[in-house]
Amino acid sequence: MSPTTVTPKTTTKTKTKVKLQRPPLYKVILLNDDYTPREFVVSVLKAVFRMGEETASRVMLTAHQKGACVIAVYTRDVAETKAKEATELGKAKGYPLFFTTEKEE
Ligand code: TYC
Repeated sequence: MSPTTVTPKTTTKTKTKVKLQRPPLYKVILLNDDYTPREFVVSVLKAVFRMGEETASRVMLTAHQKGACVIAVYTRDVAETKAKEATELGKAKGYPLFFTTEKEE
């Protein structure tokens, strides 16, 4: 038998690094008005944004005094759904309570 030459096989692997983008975040903003009762604002903050009594009261007072207050940050879908839900709770009672959303930079 004659000696055989073994050529090692080389392989090239290409690795593609996929950069995952984080989804942009949206702020939910509570706007002040002159008509919605304070207790009602607090109850909406507790129900829709899962705040405790103290946090909800503090957030309501900030909006009341400053005109607006950023209350939470979510992905776009969640922010828009919650803002709409909360605004509609006020609307159902005839209050002008308003929640809006804004993209976070
Ligand atoms: N300004 C309202 C009042 O005096 C209470 C209120 C607070 C309404 C915050 C909206 O986002 C708001 N009855």
